[in-house]
Amino acid sequence: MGTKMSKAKKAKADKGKAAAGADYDESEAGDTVDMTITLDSKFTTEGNKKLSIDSFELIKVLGKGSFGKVMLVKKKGGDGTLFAMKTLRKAALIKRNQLLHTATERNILQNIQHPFLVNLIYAFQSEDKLYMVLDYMGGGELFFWLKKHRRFSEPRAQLMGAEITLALGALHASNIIYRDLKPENILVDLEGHIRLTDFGLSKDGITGPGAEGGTKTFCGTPEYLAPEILDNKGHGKSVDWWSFGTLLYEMLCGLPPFYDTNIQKMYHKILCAPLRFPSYLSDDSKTILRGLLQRKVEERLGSGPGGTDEIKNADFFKSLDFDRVMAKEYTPEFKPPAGRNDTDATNFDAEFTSERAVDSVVTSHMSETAKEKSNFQGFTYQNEGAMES
Ligand code: ISQ
Repeated sequence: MGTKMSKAKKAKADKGKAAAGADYDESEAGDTVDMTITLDSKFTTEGNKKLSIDSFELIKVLGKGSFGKVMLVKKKGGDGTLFAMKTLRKAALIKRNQLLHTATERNILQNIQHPFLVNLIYAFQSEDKLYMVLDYMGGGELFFWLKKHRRFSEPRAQLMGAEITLALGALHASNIIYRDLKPENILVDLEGHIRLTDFGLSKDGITGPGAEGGTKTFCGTPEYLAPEILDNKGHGKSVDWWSFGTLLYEMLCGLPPFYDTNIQKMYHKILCAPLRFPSYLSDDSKTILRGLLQRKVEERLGSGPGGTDEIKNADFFKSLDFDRVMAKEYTPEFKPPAGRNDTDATNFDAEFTSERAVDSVVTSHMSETAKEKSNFQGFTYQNEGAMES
């Protein structure tokens, strides 16, 4: 189970992400910094029972990163539903310039509820930490299953691809570019359906393909980066369709299309190497991949006026009805093992799940002034479906 959510992988991911947080000045813990970020305060727990870590039973640790951890939890006195609780240390976020990313993720999660996105159920905070209570995805990372099974059958890739298409389409419909599509950010539930997670790098406020969205900062995993990002030409929604093409190629063939162990060579290949296919690939697969992995943005599938419909209408998906995909009416070919009971977390790395699940005490070096200011305004949230009377 060594490959699941390993420390090295998370550290690598966090390193890439740190590069994108240019909107805030670097500040060491110990400095007096204004930790207040004003988020939409439409949703607060005012009028409802205030939630805290004590409202939850902490069951297992599912993963750890540089800002905090993810735990499997259950709400005390609730209906027994399992959730994934993401904890983030405020001081670590400030030190690594992640305030904007956290605010972005939290806002996106609050505003979009979708069957193929990891939804935010509650958000609350203590003096030292932010807590996000999210849908629990017991099947773990798609990355793990893709490495384990090497490649997926066409029907399996079709259904997963269709679910991802709907998720990206929903984000784009809200003018959000996901920008970070890769197998590590796709989680699988115990039925085999997927949801996208990790919206920290997403950009909102874009107006359409070609809109720059105000960012030219490198971010993301090189394997999945669109050529226009590498070329620093600015980018719009179409970058997600390129990454989707890379992912679909990897699902069908076992490796990304321009993969190279040498990162420089990989960059070069993404920019100019010809697209090649293994002989077993069907014509419909090759056609959609050629459309998605089109370097000319204006000619890329999904960048025309039809947007997401151009992808949905591809022959690759001809055996699927997208209304039925949305309703989860198709049974996934592969169902991850459930373990002995619901709380087994068998699809997560034993390196984490063997740890005792506790809300650790933060040994903060922040000044009192900074602490006083550390109310992440508007962070707190209760999903309407989860409201208490
Ligand atoms: C949901 N379920 C399992 C693991 C998770 C990790 C991060 C975010 C959400 C999750």
